Amino acid sequence: MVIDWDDRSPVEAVSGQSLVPVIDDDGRVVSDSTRIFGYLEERYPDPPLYPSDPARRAETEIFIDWFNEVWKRSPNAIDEELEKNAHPAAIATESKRMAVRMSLFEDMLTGRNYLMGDRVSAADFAAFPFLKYAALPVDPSDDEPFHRVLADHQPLRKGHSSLRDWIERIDALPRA
Ligand SMILES: N[C@@H](CCC(=O)N[C@@H](CS)C(=O)NCC(=O)O)C(=O)O
Repeated sequence: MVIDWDDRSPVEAVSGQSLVPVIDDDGRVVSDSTRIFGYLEERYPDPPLYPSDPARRAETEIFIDWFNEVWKRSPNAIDEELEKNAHPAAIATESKRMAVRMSLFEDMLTGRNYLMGDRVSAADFAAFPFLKYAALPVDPSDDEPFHRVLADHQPLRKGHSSLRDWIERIDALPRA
């Protein structure tokens, strides 16, 4: 179910909080994307969302934590600045950070199809909903300013072909 950005009542009714994503698996309600990955891994271990090797699993968890706690700060800061129309210099600084990080994702995909290796993992599912705006068109009916920030501040350069291919690869995965 897709939730209207301005009407969180269905999310609140089911989960007692207002943020998405939330899953309701036959009455088992889990919110927060990282907790949802953990729930799915435990309840439906095949196919796995995390590598079985403990070191690779730790790397995957660290990447997701970095993505949520560090990477997301820049688009959120730009979104807030645009709303207040306060500091263009702050927007430029965060925009530069986002542009530089595009090369990090490109480099992570060197010689492998997914962010953490040759198998799709929770890392890909954590990053894709944000990075996809670099290559996929924004739905014309989508007037969510945060999505515009993601489309406007993630420049896909000529050399970012692995990242472009990854976005298309993840987008082509079957959906529930
Ligand atoms: N840590 C949470 C963050 C959830 C979150 O910020 N969700 C955003 C959409 S990606 C949201 O619902 N925002 C609505 C709001 O802030 O009012 C997670 O990873 O699930």
